[in-house]
Amino acid sequence: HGLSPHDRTTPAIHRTSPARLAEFREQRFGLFIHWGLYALAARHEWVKQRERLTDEQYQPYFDHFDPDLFDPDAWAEAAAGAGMRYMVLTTKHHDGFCLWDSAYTDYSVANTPYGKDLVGPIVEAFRSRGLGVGFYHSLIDWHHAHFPIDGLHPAYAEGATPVDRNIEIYQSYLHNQVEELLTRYGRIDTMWFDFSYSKRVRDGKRTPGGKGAADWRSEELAAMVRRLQPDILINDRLEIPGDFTTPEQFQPPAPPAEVWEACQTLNGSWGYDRDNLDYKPVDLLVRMLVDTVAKNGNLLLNVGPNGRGAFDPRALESLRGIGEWMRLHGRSIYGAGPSAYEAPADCRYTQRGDRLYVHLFAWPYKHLHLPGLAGKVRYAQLLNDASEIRVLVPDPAVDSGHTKLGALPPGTLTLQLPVQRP
Ligand code: FUL
Repeated sequence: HGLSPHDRTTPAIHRTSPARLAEFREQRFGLFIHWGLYALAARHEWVKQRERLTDEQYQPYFDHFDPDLFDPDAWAEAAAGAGMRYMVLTTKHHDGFCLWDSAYTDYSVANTPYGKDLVGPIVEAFRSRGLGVGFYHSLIDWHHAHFPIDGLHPAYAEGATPVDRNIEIYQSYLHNQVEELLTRYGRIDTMWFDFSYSKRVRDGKRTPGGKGAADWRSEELAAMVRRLQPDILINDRLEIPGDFTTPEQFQPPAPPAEVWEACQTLNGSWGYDRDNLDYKPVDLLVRMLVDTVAKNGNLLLNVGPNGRGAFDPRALESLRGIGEWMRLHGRSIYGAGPSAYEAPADCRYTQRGDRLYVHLFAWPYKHLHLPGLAGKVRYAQLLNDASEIRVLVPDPAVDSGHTKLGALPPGTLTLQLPVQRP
């Protein structure tokens, strides 16, 4: 119900299986993990570019990378406790640092004081809790000598011209590393590439067809990914059509037709950002999740672990808060999607089968009128405690076509209503 038909106009090679898509939509909520050398700088994952740091100036973070508190089980526990069903890990971010012992570079965790693979233990911890596993992999690499755009160049500016480098060397590096990642760690559910030169967003979507597709040999890369992991989801940042789109730090105003996943930060930064106290309150995060599911999307919510390998207490607090809500309201999220009924102002509807969930984002006053539902609601209850909400006899003069509910307590409410299908 409410799922839009999968767009089949683009080549099958870039498309995952319907079963994997259905699984993804059932999961609805995941953890994004941005972790790398920038965690030691502790002032945003773009610090190298933003502050125009040379490789030499960035080197201390490599020399001191030694996360002694790293405990992937605690990470997986925190994600599962928040009600998340999958995670996506930065295997390599734009700074080029690899969290696994890659055969193709020395610029990896293997040569830091920590000295061993991080990807395997993280994959293992999440898998063993039944959570899905995805890899974020940056197409941009500020460290690689043959990355076609200079590390200090504003590469992401519209129309930036690659400097004269041997792009083929970088292409092989990129393809080889992706192959490595997809052959070493068992089944991987999602490949989350990031990003191409053109970040232009039109109608909430990145426009494909920029020069990125040629520079990354995207068609070939996607074909290899699909060959190695037939059921994997590939996102839309290779500048060719992918399995899902990735609105970043915004909620699409209307439900997009395609499969989509919003990614959001807790405090505006993806990497650990010590002095950034701008945390979104838990009720806002919950509303983001609800709004996403009401529009048939998934939410990938980010935590940036610190240089010792721990989640910040404030991030843990946010995850715990969401988890409390999810324990009582998860039924309105997992496998739920949009409703064909139109929600009243300040409400979102999510629906699963004949259960309609009414999420109240604002206090509606004494009665709540649900348009188009006259005679279709037999019973109404609060989801958190199953307490009955009275379905009132409508006054035909003012309530025609509506269902009228009465005497709602204050607070953020989700109502559960068995309804007839429209
Ligand atoms: C962006 C990146 O530049 C950010 O650092 C972050 O990884 C975000 C999810 O994608 O495009």
